[in-house]
Amino acid sequence: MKLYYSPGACSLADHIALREAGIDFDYERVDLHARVTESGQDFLAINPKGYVPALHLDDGEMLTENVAVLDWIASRAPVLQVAGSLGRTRVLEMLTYITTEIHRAYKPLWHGGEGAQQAEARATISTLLQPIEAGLSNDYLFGVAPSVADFYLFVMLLWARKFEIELPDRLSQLRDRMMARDTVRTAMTVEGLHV
Ligand SMILES: N[C@@H](CCC(=O)N[C@@H](CS)C(=O)NCC(=O)O)C(=O)O
Repeated sequence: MKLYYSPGACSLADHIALREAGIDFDYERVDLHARVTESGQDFLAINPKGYVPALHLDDGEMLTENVAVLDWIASRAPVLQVAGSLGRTRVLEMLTYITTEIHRAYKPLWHGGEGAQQAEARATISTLLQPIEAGLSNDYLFGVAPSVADFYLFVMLLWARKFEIELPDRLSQLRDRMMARDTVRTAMTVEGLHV
């Protein structure tokens, strides 16, 4: 199995999830501008969508889209699953909120929007994070152990630091708690990120 990633991109969530799941995997960095992998392969030939994450499974299948990749990883790792009849649905609900609302709201910040657009994006992200913060009653989103949604949220919180978006206390504590995990530190080190 091989994860195609870009340092500090949303694929970091999948990278952490694979480590937390204890799954054996290989990884290869992608230059998203040149659309070339570290070993010189045309990334568009690997994933015609041209973005990460892309997870090449051992049977030859290619998985893309954070929600699908993270749900697949969780399906292989009981330790990452949320208990209860609505457990998986609640995780999917949170993953969907993160990908369609929060992740998307970062676009002007990543893609050099004008000053006003960037200010608006920061305000939007702060507003979107509020319901998550309000619902936090434990160490992680769904209890004392992290779920795949925590890994995706973690990346959004790292981006908040990068783009100087102030976080409410409970979210900055969640980010610090995630940073203290061995899997997270290893994934970030492998990606060449500051830990
Ligand atoms: N719909 C995709 C979007 C993934 C995505 O936006 N990936 C970014 C990195 S965070 C990327 O590869 N961008 C490069 C590009 O779109 O050219 C998903 O949810 O997985």
